Order: sequence, then structure tokens, then C-alpha cells
Amino acid sequence: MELFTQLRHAIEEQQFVLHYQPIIPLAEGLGSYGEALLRWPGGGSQASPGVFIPFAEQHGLIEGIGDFVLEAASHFVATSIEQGLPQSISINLSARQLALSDLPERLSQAVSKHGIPASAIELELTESSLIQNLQAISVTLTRLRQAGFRIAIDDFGAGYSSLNYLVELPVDKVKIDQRFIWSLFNSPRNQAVVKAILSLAHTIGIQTVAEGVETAEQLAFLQAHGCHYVQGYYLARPMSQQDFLTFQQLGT
Ligand code: G
Ligand code: G
Ligand code: MN
Ligand code: NA
Repeated sequence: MELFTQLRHAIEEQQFVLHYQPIIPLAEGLGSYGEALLRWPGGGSQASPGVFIPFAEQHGLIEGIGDFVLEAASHFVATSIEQGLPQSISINLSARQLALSDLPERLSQAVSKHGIPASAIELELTESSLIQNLQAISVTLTRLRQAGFRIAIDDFGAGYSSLNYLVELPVDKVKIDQRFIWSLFNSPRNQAVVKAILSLAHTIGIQTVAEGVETAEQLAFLQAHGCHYVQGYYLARPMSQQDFLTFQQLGT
């Protein structure tokens, strides 16, 4: 069956699941949370979101997938809160989702349906989704933040105008691109770039997350230079919802 048909079935039959990867604070007074990552157990060779998300975007199927993610993540947060575990999570939004004029309403409806605060949901936007029409995106982000959602720029530093986004857009957090972390000890320049991002974010009051942390040395560097949060295989891999709940319970 071709991917389009397969994906349409998968959306109708809710064949997706969310896994969660822990995001761990390095600073006092911050709590751990998790990034929701979409998984498609029946998807075979095309089951990676890196493959089917761009396809869904191009073929008009991203709305259905986005609705699933929002619903499943909100339900998970509500379940956690019921179990006495304050929980917040981040979800990834693609460029087309960000462009939907009713995005703030959709998000607000989902959180109020589940009785959870909007502040429990952080929205991750990749730099590449911000390229188009910065003015319009800025308006959308302002609406989203007024509704209580938090905004993070994902894969930060990878694009052409990273600094411009920090100046122009109302955001709460930047997630430093994994490639900077992997190559941290390849050259003093890479370390200088990461230090500069951390320092700049700190100066303008934006929180920082380092993604793709795979070694103790990387972790030590990030801690020494004031990164707020770390995420990566060295700390924890993406895991099922149940395993993530257990992980969070052990940490409190
Ligand atoms: O989890 P993994 O490394 O396979 O993810 C690959 C890519 O797919 C990442 O860039 C990630 O941001 C993206 N992705 C994962 N889950 C979602 C999702 O629910 N929605 C969107 N739009 N992208 C996602
Ligand atoms: O684009 P985005 O940052 O949303 O992508 C997140 C993806 O990165 C997830 O699919 C996750 O599986 C992957 N990931 C998370 N931590 C690590 C890590 O330490 N190393 C590598 N190689 N990939 C990671
Ligand atoms: Mn992400
Ligand atoms: Na990223």
C-alpha cells in the first residue's frame, strides 16, 4: 500500500503512540519534564517520524496527526496530575501546524477539555518552520503565550538567522541543536559557540536546553556553563508513557 493510504488509515484508526524522552534540569528550582515523540508501531520501514511527518506535511495529512498528538499528550498530562504527579511536556509542531489560523483555539480547547493548565504544554518549533513570514509568526506566538502555552525554538543554531529569531520572536526557551553538542570537543570553536548561545540566552532571560547529550564530558561542560536543562541518550532514551511515569515518580 502506498504511504498516503497507509497514513490515512493510521490516522483514522489511531495507530500512533507517543513516547517521552526526559528533559532533566541542571539548575535549582526547575522540574524535569518530557518531550513527546510520535511513534507508529505498524509503520514498517517508514515508521520514523523523520520520514512520515514531512510526507504528511506535503500531502495534507499533518492536521490529523497533530490533533492526535495534542489529544494524547493532554490526556497523558491529565492522567499524571490525577496520580499526584505535576507534569509538563513539550510537543513538536511543524510549519503547517503553526500556520493554521485556529491553532491557538485548537490548543486551548484540548487543554480545557482535559482540565489541565496551558502552562503544562510547551510547543517546540524548529528554526526551519520559522523562516516564512516572521511578522505573522510573531503574532501567533504572542497569542499562544497569552493563552498560557510556552514556546521553545527547537534545533537552535542550525539555521541562518538564529539570532534574528531571538530578537524578533517572543519565546521562552531555546533547544540547542544536537550537532553542536556532539561536536563540542572537536574544536574550541564549537565550545565557543555553545558558550555564546548559553550566555546570550541567559542575558535576555530565555531558558536553555541542550539536546543530544551522550557523554559525561558533554554534561559536565553544559553544567559548568549554566545550561538549564539537558536531554539525550546519556540521561535517558525516549520511553513508553508507562515507563516515563515511573521515571518521573522515582525522581520526586
Ligand atoms: O524521535 P525521532 O528522532 O525519530 O524524531 C525525528 C523527527 O521527527 C524529529 O525532528 C522530531 O522533532 C520529529 N517529530 C517527532 N514527533 C513529532 C510530532 O509529534 N510532531 C511533529 N511535527 N514532529 C515530530
Ligand atoms: O528534532 P528534534 O529535536 O525534535 O528530534 C529529537 C530526536 O532526537 C528524537 O527522535 C530522539 O530520539 C533523538 N535523540 C534524543 N536524544 C538523542 C541523543 O542523545 N543522540 C541521538 N543521536 N539522538 C537523540
Ligand atoms: Mn523536538
Ligand atoms: Na532538536
